[in-house]
Amino acid sequence: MVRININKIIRNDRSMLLAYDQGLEHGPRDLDQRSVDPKFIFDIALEGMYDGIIVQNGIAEKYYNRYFKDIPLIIKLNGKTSIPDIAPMSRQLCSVDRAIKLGAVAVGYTIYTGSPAEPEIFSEFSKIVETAHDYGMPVIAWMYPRGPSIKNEFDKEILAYSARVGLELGADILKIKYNDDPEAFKWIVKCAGRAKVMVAGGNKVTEAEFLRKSEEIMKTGVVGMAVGRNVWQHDYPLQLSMALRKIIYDNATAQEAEKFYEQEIHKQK
Ligand code: FBP
Repeated sequence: MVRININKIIRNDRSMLLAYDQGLEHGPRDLDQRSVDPKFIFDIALEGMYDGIIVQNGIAEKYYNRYFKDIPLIIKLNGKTSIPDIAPMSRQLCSVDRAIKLGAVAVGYTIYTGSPAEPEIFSEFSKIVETAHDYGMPVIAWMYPRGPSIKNEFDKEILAYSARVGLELGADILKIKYNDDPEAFKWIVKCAGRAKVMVAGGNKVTEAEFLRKSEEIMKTGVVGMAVGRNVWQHDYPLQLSMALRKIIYDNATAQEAEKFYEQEIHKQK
């Protein structure tokens, strides 16, 4: 019987995670004078009361120590840059054991469903699931359909298939990009079965748009959001995090969350 300790990052079936692996995935084009410093992001995670921070092992090793007691750590085990033009494949770079030594309570891995490298990806991921589950540790799978066979990575059929793959391969939480179609997304969440679904933040948009989308997403049956750029590229990342928290945890509407955000900004000035 496998018992997975998911409660460290999901509380009352809700979760809000801060993703900060973009420095590897996209490079410094995503970063500015503030967000280039990992300490800035760890402080947002702490003060914004995130249920976990997602980083690569190199960042964890150099910056996580003083946050050890306060922020649950999720180590992204694979990663790649956006430089080489090769078949989508992101190799494992950190072991589950190493992640545990660094203080992780969960591990993450990107699966490129539909990639020509799918056999290697599935096999690598399955070994990670086995090891992590032996420790009772949850595994988060970034389910990103990609490669020459994928004409549209936001297609509802392909996203639903991808969600199902995550469940079949043993992931506990699936991180999926939102396709702006709430009805279709409900089906995608259903296909994920007992694997919990979280949505990625995406490119930065206005706070009104971000909160509107977050409210829409939360109504599709997901447990929460794992956001990055929309929060830490924002001028007021803490206030925006608090507003997002209202939507995720208190079922606030986007309008209520935006009002709250504006009041918090006003206090700040
Ligand atoms: P954002 O919330 O900033 O979109 O981050 C989500 C994320 O999954 C990151 O964890 C990752 O670095 C990035 O997106 C990868 O996105 P892509 O493969 O589309 O470049």
